[in-house]
Parts: sequence; structure tokens; C-alpha cells
Amino acid sequence: MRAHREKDVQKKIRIEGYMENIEKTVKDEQREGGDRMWGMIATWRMAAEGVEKGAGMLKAGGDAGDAIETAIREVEDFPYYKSVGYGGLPNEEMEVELDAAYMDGDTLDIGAVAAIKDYANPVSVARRLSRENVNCVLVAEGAEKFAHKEGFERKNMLTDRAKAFYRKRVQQDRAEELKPYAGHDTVGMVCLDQAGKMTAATSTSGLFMKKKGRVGDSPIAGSGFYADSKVGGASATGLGEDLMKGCISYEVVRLMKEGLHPQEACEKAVERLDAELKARRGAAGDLSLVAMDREGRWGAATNIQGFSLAVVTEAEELTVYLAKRQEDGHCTFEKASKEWMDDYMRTRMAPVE
Ligand code: SD4
Repeated sequence: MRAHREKDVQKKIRIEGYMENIEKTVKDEQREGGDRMWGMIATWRMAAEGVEKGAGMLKAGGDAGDAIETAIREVEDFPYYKSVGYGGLPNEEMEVELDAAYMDGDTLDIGAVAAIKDYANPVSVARRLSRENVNCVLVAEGAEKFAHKEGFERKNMLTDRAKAFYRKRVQQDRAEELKPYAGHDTVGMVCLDQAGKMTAATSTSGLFMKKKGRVGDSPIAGSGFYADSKVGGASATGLGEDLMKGCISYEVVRLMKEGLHPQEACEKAVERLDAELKARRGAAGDLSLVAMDREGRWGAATNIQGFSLAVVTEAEELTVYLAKRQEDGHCTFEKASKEWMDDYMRTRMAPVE
């Protein structure tokens, strides 16, 4: 009787194992086939053209590292975005100091530069640094020396337009005693390719009128960005000094690892940090996040009004969303209208008065 039961148990185990194998083979075959998931999510509407380029690469089976670098370079090269790359707004000494980072979610390689001047594409320097085992985060002159040695393109990143904004700001400061921190949008992205590799990257000129040498969250792993191909990735934008206090991008990945959907993870991370900062310090700066998990599911959250993001996946065409924070901390998303998109470009390109 007992022998019989043991035989049955053994048989059941074999059948279950067999079924598991079949399921795994079917999944693997789906991944091998045409419908392998890929995707990309980025902070702010300004990322949309870059994300479109990156998506083309991912669709064709391209690598998440190449796609994210291409996408961010597109934003860095566009002169009318005042907070990233060429045309970025200067520090209080009228110098454009840039921060950027890159992370490979397969190997956990990280590369970053901070306060780098006169190089066209900081994200590419960061990615190159990510291949180093040591010395992979470099600042200012050290970063510039490395970029020079590696043959990266030198460029004066201070445009006449940025100078005009600077002069206008100096005058306003005298007249109205404005606080220096306004007009800051970092591009942060998370990418998933068809092979299941995930990457995260950021690029920014940081805060307008920042002190020389100031470093924000964007080149700091775990704060401005994080990616783990086994789980997902996240990237942040807002007031770096506050985003860093919660290591917020890592926190989102950690929450996703616990099983939370990217949307829940983003909302929880923003709400918790916002509440902690208000309770302990009386105020919280701008905190906004985007995230994607290894299945291509995405999420975003913010504690401000007016946060926009760009998303594309194998299942969803490129869309710019406006995130709306509800009273209870949840976020809803509205597709940006054509009017909104046109207006965005018009205001970015309007003459400096
Ligand atoms: C910084 N987090 O340097 C960046 C700025 C930013 O939207 O994201 N602005 O603090």
C-alpha cells in the first residue's frame, strides 16, 4: 500500500517537472520568436524623439545599452532643451557643468561623470567608464582628461541662448531675489531589450545657477538611476539634494523585487520620501520617477503637477503622458494632446526676452 503511494508521489513529481519544462520551453520559444518584449521609458516630454530612435533599435533586436545611449545623445544634442547637454543652463559662474550616468543591468556595471565641461555627450563618456572596474565615476577635470584620452568630441556647451537666460536671471535675481533652483529637467531613461537586458542612464546640466562643483542625484547610482535585469530599472528627476536622501531609484527597484508592479513601486517610493521629508524637515523638493520591470510593465509617480514622460514598448506605441498626482498620492496618466505637444516646442524655442 505504502509502496503504491510512494510510486504515485514519484509519478506526480515527474509529471509536474515535465509540465514545468514544457511551460519553460514555450516561454523560451516565445522569447526566441517575434513577440519578445522590449521597451523604454523616460522622464519628460523632451525625451520623446530620443526614445523614438531608441525604440527603432530595440524593435530591430538592438542592444539596450546602444539604444539608451543613442536616445540620450539625441536629447543632449538638441540645443533648445535648457537642462541637458548642449544649451544646458550654466552654474553661477556661467559655466555649463554636466552630470551623466549609465548602468548595465546584466553586469551591474556603473559609469558616471559629474561636473564635466566642454564634452558633447557626457552619457557616452559615462558608458565608456562603466566598462572600467575601478575609476568608473570621475568628476570635473579628471572626467575631462579621461574623455580627451578616449577621443570623445570636445564642444563648447555654452550657447548664446543659455548666456541670455543667465543674464536675464542675474538681473531678476537682483530685482526680485529669486531662489536659484528653477527650470531644471533631467533626462533619465530605463530600457529593456529583446534579450532581456535592462539599462538605465541619465544626463543633465543639473540646477540652473548651481554652485560650481555641485553634484546632483543624476550621476549617483541608486539615487538618479538603477537597473537590474533580473528585476527592472528606475530613474529620477527633481531636486537632487532631496532625491538622494531616499536613494529613490534603488528603492523602486527594491520594491519591484518584492513583487510590486512598477506603478505601485513608484507611488510608494515617492509618497514615503515626500512624507518623511515633510515630517522631518518641513518641506520636500520635487520628486518624480519612471520605472520599467523586466516584463516591460511600466510606472511613474511624482509629487508635483506637470510631470511628463515618454514610453514605448513592444505592446504600446510611443506615447507622451502627463502624470496627474491625485490627493491620495496615486497617479493617473493622460495622453498629451497635439496642442500640448506643439505648445511645449513653441515655448522651448521662443526667443529669450
Ligand atoms: C539635479 N535631479 O541635478 C537633477 C535636476 C533635475 O529635473 O532632475 N531636474 O538635482
